[in-house]
Amino acid sequence: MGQIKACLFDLDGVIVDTAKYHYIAWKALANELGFDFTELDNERLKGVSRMASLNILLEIGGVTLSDEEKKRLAEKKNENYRTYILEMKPDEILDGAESFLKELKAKNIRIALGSASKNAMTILERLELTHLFEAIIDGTKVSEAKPDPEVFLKGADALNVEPEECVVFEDAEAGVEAALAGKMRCVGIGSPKVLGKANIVIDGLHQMDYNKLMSLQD
Ligand code: B16
Ligand code: MG
Repeated sequence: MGQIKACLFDLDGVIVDTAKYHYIAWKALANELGFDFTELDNERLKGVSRMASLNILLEIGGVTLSDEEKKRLAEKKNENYRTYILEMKPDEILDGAESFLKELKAKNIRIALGSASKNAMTILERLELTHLFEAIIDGTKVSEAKPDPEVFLKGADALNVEPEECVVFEDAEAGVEAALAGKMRCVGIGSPKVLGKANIVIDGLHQMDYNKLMSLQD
């Protein structure tokens, strides 16, 4: 593995908890379709693209729909979801995330976003974090979903660094797999049981700093 020159961050579950808003919006849709959707069900949607999320939701409800109808419902859910994210404030940034990003910047470590969300730009704007990211690779810029490494490889490319020089921060198992498939180091955020393939697993970015990052180089 090379020298660490860049950090690539997933958004939901790493920088901010948007899963709670996704949950409200998916639950509303499920209820309209006549079935319930629990918080446990919502766990299955973390890190998963919008259309793949809808397919999981419909499978839970035992509902079959045409592609056209699915497209309409995905858009409807997104409109509802956006009413929540448009109200987000910087105080929703997860503990330790902003200070770690600033520390990295001060140490000249390059920073990019690698998220499945097509709403990532809006969310970063609301959190007033856009300026800290040199590159933003989101759901509008990739064709393959995690665990495919595309989103992170594009991030490395945009920063002009090698994959071996990157560390990915991820809260979803598919995201950890994507980082490793891209030959990058990975810090898992969440449960070691779920993210065991990552190089280390922490509870959140409040447990991370530059020295700990550099210890991954050894
Ligand atoms: P959107 P991440 C993911 O964000 C979320 O974890 C996942 O629940 C969501 O379905 C996906 O973004 C797509 O989001 O509907 O906004 O395009 O974890 O990859 O930052
Ligand atoms: Mg995530």
